[in-house]
Amino acid sequence: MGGTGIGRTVLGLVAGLAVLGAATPGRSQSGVTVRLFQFTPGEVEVRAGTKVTWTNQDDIAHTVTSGTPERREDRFDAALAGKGATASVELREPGVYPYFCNRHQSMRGEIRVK
Ligand SMILES: [Cu+2]
Repeated sequence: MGGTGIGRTVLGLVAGLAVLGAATPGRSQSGVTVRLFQFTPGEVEVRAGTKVTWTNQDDIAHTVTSGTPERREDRFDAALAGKGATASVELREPGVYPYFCNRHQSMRGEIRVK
């Protein structure tokens, strides 16, 4: 028989999600699609501790690299090897986290953690 503690935690996450808007799938998760050399949506706003997952829909490799090409931040640097590849980052501190693709540096995105 399961405990009731887990149920309460899930309820808390669902309540928090309402702030993010209807477009956000899942519970404490947010998704970015990588397609046609673009991160979509380019800006994502999440609560601290939310897992953000990128899914590559291009046939070529991209990266999710923190900072900008001019000013790297070294918080994360994930490879999206090819179509269907995913990478996730969980940011726990509020702030604005720009990122880019290290292979195509015009590809830029931003995560805002509340
Ligand atoms: Cu790329």
